This record gives sequence, structure tokens and C-alpha cells, in this order.
Amino acid sequence: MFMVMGLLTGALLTATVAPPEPYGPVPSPQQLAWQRMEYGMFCHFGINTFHNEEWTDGTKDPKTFLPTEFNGRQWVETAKKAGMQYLIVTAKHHDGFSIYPTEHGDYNVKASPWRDGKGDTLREVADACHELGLMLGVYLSPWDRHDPLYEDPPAYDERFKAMLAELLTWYAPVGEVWFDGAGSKGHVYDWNGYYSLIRELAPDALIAICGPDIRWIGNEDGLAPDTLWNVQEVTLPIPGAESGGEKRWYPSECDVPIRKGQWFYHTDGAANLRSLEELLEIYYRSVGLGAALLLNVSPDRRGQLPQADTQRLLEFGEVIRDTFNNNLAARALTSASNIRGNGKAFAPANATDGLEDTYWATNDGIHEAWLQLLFGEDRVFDRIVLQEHLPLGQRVKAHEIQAFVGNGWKTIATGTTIGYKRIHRLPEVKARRIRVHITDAFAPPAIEQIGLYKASSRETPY
Ligand code: FUL
Repeated sequence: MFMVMGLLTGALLTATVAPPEPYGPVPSPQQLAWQRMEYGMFCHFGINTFHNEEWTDGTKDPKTFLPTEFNGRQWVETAKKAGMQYLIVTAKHHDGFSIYPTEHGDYNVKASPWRDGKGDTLREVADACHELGLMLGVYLSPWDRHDPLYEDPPAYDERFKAMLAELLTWYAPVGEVWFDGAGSKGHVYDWNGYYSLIRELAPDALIAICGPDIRWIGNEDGLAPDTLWNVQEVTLPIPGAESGGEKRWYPSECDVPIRKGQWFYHTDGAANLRSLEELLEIYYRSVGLGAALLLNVSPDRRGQLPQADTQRLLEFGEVIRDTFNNNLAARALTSASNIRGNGKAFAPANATDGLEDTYWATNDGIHEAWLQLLFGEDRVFDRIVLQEHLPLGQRVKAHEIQAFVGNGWKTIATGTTIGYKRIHRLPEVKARRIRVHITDAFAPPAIEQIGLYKASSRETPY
């Protein structure tokens, strides 16, 4: 009888340990899935590719758009091999030339002799993305230097929406719509109309930059700030237009070209190709600070990614894979200064199990706590990865990591926010006992992952 009661109480106790309350705005399922992709490819391809210019003015002859060996699948295959999860293509840049056969206006691929005016670059790229499992995104420039309708905003809005509708239906599913703000100062767009059309035709698509779902990091160097909050005050419909506004989940994207200063291909641009070291620095300061990295690789005049860029990209992908392929923390014995409900539901071992839906959490009112990793023998590592459980919002304000070396605790890394991810690079540490100490948080911390790694020998020691 007592035993039965005991069992019952035990079962009730485990069942009643509620998860912590979410703190503040939380990501939509689409935003969370997008954040988990981490790394994508941007491809700027268009009439500019054939003129060695970044911004042509809308007067270049459409006949000059003439790729010699177009291969959209090669872009996607390369992105996939490089470890990227999504790909965004410029359907139309500021010059107004569309690289897909739009039924609106006359400045597009149909007016080019390429494949007798029957070519469709986006078709090949979209099909390959869908087949190979990459999310497809489209860039459609609001600023249009060719279209005469641009001078008549309501008429232009209708055309723009018609083009959006083509993109979202012909190439579905589209996961991200990228609205560049360049050149648009003073022009009035029907942003709300654009947004509602996207929500209607592609409810899962995220609207980036001049849009409510993904925030531009604010530079074109691929660098996020050291303290990065996903919750931002946003004034819609044009985020960032004014300060203040509604607080919403607004994750960041770092867009940066692999060739310094060049989004489009230039015949003499190879010298601008970033080194492996520069790319790694960008990675650690974008993905490593909790933002997504959108790395631009420009297809050349053949309509393929240049050989040198492809090689660099693959090398970079291999090094990242090498560095993060073996989580030493997975085999640690874990303990913590506080465990929510004292049971398994929120145990510290959840932070080393590699699963997205389990996490270590503390009791309500506990905003400072540590989690310890204990090994049977010394472990050697120089990278530490931390991730918060974002369905509960972003909570951690400050943290530090300590290792037991000699006969005392030594601080080996400190930081502010964690958010989607925080990677610490540090000189090699050899220790049996490590503590991740959340020193301040807005709410009981909820830590989804902790990783310890040894960097690939192809990375320069930090
Ligand atoms: C900028 C544009 O002006 C560049 O040409 C490029 O498209 C970059 C991604 O955004 O605002």
C-alpha cells in the first residue's frame, strides 16, 4: 500500500515538473528552423555579371545577358557540399533585369539570346534546391532603375506583387524573401501589401531585411556584435526606420561576399577572394555569435561558380566539419548547482545529448547556476559551444567557463549573451573538470547544448 502510494507520488511529482515559462517573445517554428540552418549561400547573378559592374543603371542591352555554360545545379551542389543549408538568388537586382521569364515588363531573360529566350536560371536552381534539400530564397529588388512604372508607385506596387506571386508559385516552396533597402530612400512602397501577399501565397516563407522576420546585421562584413539579442524593437512595416516599436523575435543574418566588395562576378576579381583564415574569422563572428551566415558566391559569365571560389568554399566547409565533428562533452558525467524539479526532465545530461528538444533548466527564481562536466581523464579542447533552448526565448545575459587546473578553478572564457549559439575560441585547455557558469539571466536558464571541441589542424591556433 505504502509502496503503491510512493510510486504514485513519484509519478505525480515527475509529471508535475512544468517547464520554465517562456521569457519574452519567442521564435515562430519557421524562424527556429531557419536559425538552425546557420549557413547559406547568396548568389548574385544578372546583367551586371556581364559588365564588370556592381550596379548597372537599367540601360544595358538585355542581349548582353549571355551565360556560355549555365549550370544552376552546380551552384546548389557546391553549396550542399560546402555544408550550406539554403540558397538565395537575385531574381531581379536594382538594374531591373529579371533572370527568370517574368510575364511583367520587357527587361528579362526572354529578351536575351541565351537559349533562344527560353532559358530560366531560377528554374534550374530551384529544382536542384528542392531535389537536394536546400531551402530556396529569392531576392527581388524593390528599387528598380529600369522599369518606367517605378515613377508611379501604386502601379509599380501592382507589378512588384505580380512578380512576387510568380516567384512564390512557380518556384515553390520558397523559404525566404530578401528585400534589400538600397536605393529606396524617399520611395513609398506598399510594404504591407507585399507582406500579406507573401503570407497568403507562402505562409512558411520568412521576410528578411526590409521585412518582419529576419534582421540585417547592419554591415556587409559578416560580423555580428558580441552581445546579440534576438528580441528587438521593430517598427513595421519598415524595420529599423525609427527607433522604438514593437518587441519581436527578430533573428539576425550576416550577408557578406566571398570576394571582398563584390557581390557580382568581375573578370578581374579573383584577387579579392577571401582566405580560409578570413572565412573562419567571419564564421566565428557570425554563426559563433548566434547569427546566420549568408555567404555570397558570384556565378561567373559561364553561369557557374568559379573554380577558385568553389575550392575555397569546400575547404572552409571541411575545416568547420572537422572541428565540430566530435563533441567531447558527450561522454562527460554531468552535475549542476540546481536542477529544475530535481528529476530527469531538466537534468544537466540533457545539455550534452545532442538533442534539440531536451535541455538543462533550473528552478524558478534561480538565475545564476553552474553545470559541471567531469571526465575520467584529461580532455584537450580549444572550442566551446553553448546553445540556449530558444522555444523558451532568449534568457542568458552573462556566462563564464571554468576549468579545474592544478589545484583550483581557472576562468577560461567569459561572455554575455548565448542565444542560438555562442562559440568560444581559446588556447588549448587540458582538464578533467569544466564548469559552465551562467552568471546572470532574465529567467531560469534553459541550456540546450554544451560542446567541447578540438579545432582542426587546418585552423590557426587561437
Ligand atoms: C546591397 C546592394 O546594393 C548590393 O548590390 C547587394 O545586393 C547587397 C546584398 O545589398 O544593399
